[in-house]
Amino acid sequence: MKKDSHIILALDETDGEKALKIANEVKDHIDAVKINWPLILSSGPEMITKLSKMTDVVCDLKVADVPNTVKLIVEGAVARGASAVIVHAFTGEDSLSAAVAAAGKAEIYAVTEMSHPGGLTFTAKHAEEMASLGVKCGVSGFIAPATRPERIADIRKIIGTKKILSPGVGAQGGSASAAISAGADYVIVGRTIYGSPEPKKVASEMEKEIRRIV
Ligand code: NUP
Repeated sequence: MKKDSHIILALDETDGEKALKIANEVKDHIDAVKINWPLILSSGPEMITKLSKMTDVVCDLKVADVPNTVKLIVEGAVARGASAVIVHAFTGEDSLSAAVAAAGKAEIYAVTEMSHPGGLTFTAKHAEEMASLGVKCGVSGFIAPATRPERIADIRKIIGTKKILSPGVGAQGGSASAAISAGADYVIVGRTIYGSPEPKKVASEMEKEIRRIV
C-alpha cells in the first residue's frame, strides 16, 4: 500500500454505482479504499475485485473466529483482490497467526481500541495486550482510534515501526492532523468524504491538512 496522501477512504456507500464513482473521483487523493460489510452486502464481494483494479483495497471484515474459519475468510478476500484484511485481535494467538499465514503477501491489520464510545468498554482495557500479541503474530499493523489520539501514541510505543490505520476522523469527531501527529500512518475517513456533495474537494483539503505536518 503506497503512503502518499496518508488517507484511506472508508467506502460505506451502499449504492454500488455511486461507490465506484466516488472512488474514481477521489483516487488521486487517497492511498487505498477500505470496503466494509455495508458495500459488500449491497453489491457483492465482486466489488472488492472492481475496486482493486483502481487502487489497493483493505477489506474491513473485522474477522473474529476460530483459526480455520479465519483462514477461509482471509483467503477468500485475498483471492478477490484485497491487499489487506482487518481482523479482531481479541480472538487470540492461534486465530491471529492463522490470519497472517492465510494472507500470504497481503497484509493483516488487527483492531486494538475501537474509535466509538463503546470502544472504551472492553477494547480500551486490552488494547496494549492486543497490540503486543499482534506484533508477536507478525501482523503488518493495527487499527487505533483517531477519536483518542493519545491512545494512538500509546499503541505506537508498543508496536515500533508497524503501521497504524486510524478511523474516527470527521463524522466521529477526530481530526486527521491530530491522528497523524500522534503516530498514525494513515487516517481512515468515511462519511466526511463519501457523504459530502463534493468528495474530491474534501479529500483534497484533507490531503493538504496532512501534508502540512508530515
Ligand atoms: O475502531 C474502528 N472504528 C471505525 O470507525 C474500527 C473501524 N474499522 N472503523 C471503521 O472505519 C468503520 O466501520 C467505518 O467503516 C470507518 C469509519 O467511517 P466514518 O466514521 O469516517 O464514516
